[in-house]
Amino acid sequence: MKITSAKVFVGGPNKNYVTLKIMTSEGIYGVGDATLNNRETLPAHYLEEYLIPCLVGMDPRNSEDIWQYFYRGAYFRRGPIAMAAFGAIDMALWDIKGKIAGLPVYQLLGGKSRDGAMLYAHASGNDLEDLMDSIAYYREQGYQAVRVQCGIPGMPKGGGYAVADKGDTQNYITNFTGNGPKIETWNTDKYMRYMPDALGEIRDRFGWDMKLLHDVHHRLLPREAAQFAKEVEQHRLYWLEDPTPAEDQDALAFIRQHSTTPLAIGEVFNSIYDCNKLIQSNLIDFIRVSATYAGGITSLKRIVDLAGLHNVQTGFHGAPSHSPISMAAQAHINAWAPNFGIQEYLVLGTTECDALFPSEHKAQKGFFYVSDAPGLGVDFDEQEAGRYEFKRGYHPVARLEDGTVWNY
Ligand code: CS2
Ligand code: MG
Repeated sequence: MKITSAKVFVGGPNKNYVTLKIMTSEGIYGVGDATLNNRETLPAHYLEEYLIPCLVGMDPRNSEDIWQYFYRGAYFRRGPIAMAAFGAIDMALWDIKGKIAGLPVYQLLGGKSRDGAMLYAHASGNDLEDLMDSIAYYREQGYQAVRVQCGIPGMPKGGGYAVADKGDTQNYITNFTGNGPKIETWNTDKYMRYMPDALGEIRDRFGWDMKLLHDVHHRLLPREAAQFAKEVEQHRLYWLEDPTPAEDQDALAFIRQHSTTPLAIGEVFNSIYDCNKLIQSNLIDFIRVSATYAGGITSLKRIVDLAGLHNVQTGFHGAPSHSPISMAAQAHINAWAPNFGIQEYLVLGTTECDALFPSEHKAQKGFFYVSDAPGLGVDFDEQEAGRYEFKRGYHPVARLEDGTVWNY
């Protein structure tokens, strides 16, 4: 069995999904997702110009060897562009492997450890009341776990914060203003004064049964994050996400010394080496990597096993920049992983998206049920893809009130 050709498509409804399709001599094909949010054409070029020419002629069943060949063969290792490209290849090869075996990918990993995988939804609001309505909406839909973000009084409308998350469900393409990405203003003092009590009010309104998650989106300094984590301990968060930028991994040790609030990190990580110290030193509780940015199923499985050794649970990234293909890859790992925690899930639910990526996977009442179709269980409609073209988009850039660039 040989790989005969592969093609890359960039585009989609409101997102520039980067979809790889690998064809084989047996007529079986596999699909993968290389969508690097707001830098989509880069993994697409990497695939087209460097990786696909090497793939043709290879045996698609040797997914481990192919992963090592590209990872080691690049000489310059890691990085989100390369890992997204390797990740797409890897997903497509597992898709092919499953189709050859006539089995869903979760069976190849070791079978199901649970019926449904718990999801968390994103509730957000321009102010706290708006946020309360959004939480109530997801609770009515059956979600047991909700991530909560709201605008901070005194910060410019949307405050560079609630919008950081509202924007996720919308279109980052809109963040381009004509002469650069949209600028959002941030004020740490106002956030630190407001948010802990807001979390308390949410607890009072929705009770202790709801799993409450909050994302700081890398905005705090280590001492501020330690103080924040300590202050919100009484509200018993399910997790506090990205309190500080994770390049400084010692900062997590500092936060840990001051609080037992569970910490979740890793959505910008792209290899097991980014996770290694945090997991081995028990500095985090949830690992947030994704199949797209962290090199596919082969690589994610290794991270999950390392995490399992240290009682760290999974909480994979699931922003809408991940196409239904990588969400399916993660769903198969979620079905199997003994140390599964939770999965982030943003309901795209558009008919356009379903038409582009037909599948039998189901999200129901806050749980994800993986389909039993062979492979990843998600297809890609090339004719539908013809309706879309690439549109450049950016993440907003955050600045403090005096103009200093801050962490978005
Ligand atoms: C966010 C992300 O989902 C999350 O937790 O932090 O949506 C993030 O803003 C985007 O993925 C950036 O591409
Ligand atoms: Mg996040």
